[in-house]
Amino acid sequence: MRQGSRTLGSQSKMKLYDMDKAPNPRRVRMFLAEKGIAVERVEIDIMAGGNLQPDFLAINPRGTLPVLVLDDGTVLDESIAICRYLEAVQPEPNLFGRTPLEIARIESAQRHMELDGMYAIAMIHRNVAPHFVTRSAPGSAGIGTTQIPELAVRGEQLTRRFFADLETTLARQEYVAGDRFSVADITGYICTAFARWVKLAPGDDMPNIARWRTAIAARPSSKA
Ligand SMILES: N[C@@H](CCC(=O)N[C@@H](CS)C(=O)NCC(=O)O)C(=O)O
Repeated sequence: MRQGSRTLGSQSKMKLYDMDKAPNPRRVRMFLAEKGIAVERVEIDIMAGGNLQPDFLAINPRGTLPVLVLDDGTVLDESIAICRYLEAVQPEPNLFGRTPLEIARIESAQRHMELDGMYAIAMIHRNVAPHFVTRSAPGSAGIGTTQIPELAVRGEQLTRRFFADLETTLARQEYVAGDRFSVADITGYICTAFARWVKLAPGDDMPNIARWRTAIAARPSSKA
């Protein structure tokens, strides 16, 4: 472990507001599992409207999951911000890069997985799923964002391109950001599971994605 780093003690009272089936909270659970950090989980059921209840909105007015509440009550409300915090307090195993170049490569790959993958898939799901008929934009509780069918069409175009690009990347290297597992693989792996919700999961015509998925599925964190 690097000098000056701290680890999270078992006395930590951090709480993760989570939903078992939701993709973004799962990113944080996988990250925690890779780090070997245990936190108390509070299950919030989005489908039952638990994220729109006053007690949860008092914690996160955007009404989104995941949320990590620190020992002193500080609220962190974005998956990658939560992961960065955890990496800073417990640097090993390293998941965000070590050298300036590796940090940049992982950041770039992570953004591609999130912006080109997660958001494109969410764009489809949120614009077709009956549950989100008046809340098609994540975090739009309170203002109302109606579904726009054309956005689902755009989401499908972007998702198809995302998987084609991912296949090309994984044909030339083992992991999304290079030759080792990183936070970008967590986001990418969860994209492949999330894409099943909209029936666009990559198939046998993408053998490099299949090989990489199998490798990640073998990691204990994939069960988180
Ligand atoms: N960029 C956010 C996205 C969070 C997000 O969209 N979470 C979804 C669950 S996967 C959510 O809370 N949806 C509930 C809603 O928008 O009503 C993050 O990564 O934390």
